[in-house]
Amino acid sequence: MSQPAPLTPQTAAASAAEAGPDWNALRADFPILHQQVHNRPLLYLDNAATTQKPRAVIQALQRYYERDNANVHRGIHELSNRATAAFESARARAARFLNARSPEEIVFTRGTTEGINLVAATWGAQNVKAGDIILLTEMEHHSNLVPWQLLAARTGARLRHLPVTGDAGLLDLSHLDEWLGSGVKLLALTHISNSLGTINPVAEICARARKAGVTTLVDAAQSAGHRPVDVQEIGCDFLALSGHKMCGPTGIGVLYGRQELLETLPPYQGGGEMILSVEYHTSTWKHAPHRFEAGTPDISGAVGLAAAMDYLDAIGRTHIARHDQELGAYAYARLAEFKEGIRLFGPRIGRAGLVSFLLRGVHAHDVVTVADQWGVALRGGHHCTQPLMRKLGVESTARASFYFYNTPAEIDRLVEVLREIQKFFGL
Ligand code: 7TS
Repeated sequence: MSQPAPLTPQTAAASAAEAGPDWNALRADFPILHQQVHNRPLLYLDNAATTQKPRAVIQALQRYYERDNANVHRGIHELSNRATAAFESARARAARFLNARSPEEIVFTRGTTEGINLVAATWGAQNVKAGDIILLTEMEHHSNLVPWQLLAARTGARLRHLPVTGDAGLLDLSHLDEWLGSGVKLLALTHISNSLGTINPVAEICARARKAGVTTLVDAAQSAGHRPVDVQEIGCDFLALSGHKMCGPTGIGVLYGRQELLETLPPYQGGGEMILSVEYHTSTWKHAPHRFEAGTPDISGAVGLAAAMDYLDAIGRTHIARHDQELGAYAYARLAEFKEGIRLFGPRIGRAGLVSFLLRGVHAHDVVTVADQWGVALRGGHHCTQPLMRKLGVESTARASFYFYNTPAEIDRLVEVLREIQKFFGL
């Protein structure tokens, strides 16, 4: 029998236009998936930590370094012009990907963490004073908690957290309008929880914040590669994402900021690239977004991220979103078969493609360690959401997180391995 031809973005687009892509065939685009780990076929279920990279992205990086590599915005030689064009066209690609109004609204960062820190340092310095409230939620990743704690310590602002409803993991929005109306300057929340798989109604929440005159930031680390993310539809002021969680390279991310807002902000870091002119004692800054990009940026990272965006759009993000939710629902249903033997976290329906759980009687780290011996890559721990874990009354959970190249058959295998783990621990 002949092997299916590897899918290119073009062939994927053709099939996606019909009944949706052939998800199994797409696996051929990911060289890393086809290997043995501890003498068993790799089953990679740690996609919330980072996703794997398709050949199209790896080749874009290789092509850039083999043909075009130079520094940007400085030389007037051919390679520098090419590198600058590639970097700026990646910015335009990111703007289209997020449906921003212009490439000027796209700041390249190292990732979500840096994007949020940038807003806390610049917007925060300019807009937040003692007594103001920064509204967060109880399900935030540390990278959407700690930068605001640092800002609060600097300014005397206070933090409040929208509650999460227990194991079902939904945001309790019943007091949202009341809270928004009582001294809140900024609302920063995650689109999808990396620990619970909850998909928050960010468009509705941002609309309510806007009505109250509150600035909004959406953490799209877990959503940008998994579903359509349209900043105009969401109606947020800022949105941060990480390239490596959406088929792109590590070390590159995007901060979207509404242009009128970005233009009013002071610089983030100082250095080359971000200035108009420098004296020994003072300097003037470039316009946004260059004002926020001091030093040599991650040029190849931006090129790789643009290739990742092309790849995802060729498959179709609506298809990816549907598949993602199907995998999440299937995994939740299969794991629920363990009945009393398992504790499942997050919503039963309408969840993203990740499931956090505890096998009763086995520590999460032991589940992950033994699963690894079966070739299964899970993550165990607090998932950088320590306050949420405390609220749930646990130290850690085991987590299986999926991407479009995962299949229901792999989830069946996960279930078999969990049964083996139960046996191993005499349960
Ligand atoms: N926000 C959310 C919701 C995340 O899940 C993560 C990373 C971040 C922010 C930070 O992204 P970074 O690229 O800047 O590090 N989450 C995870 C995870 O769940 N396992 O490893 C990293």
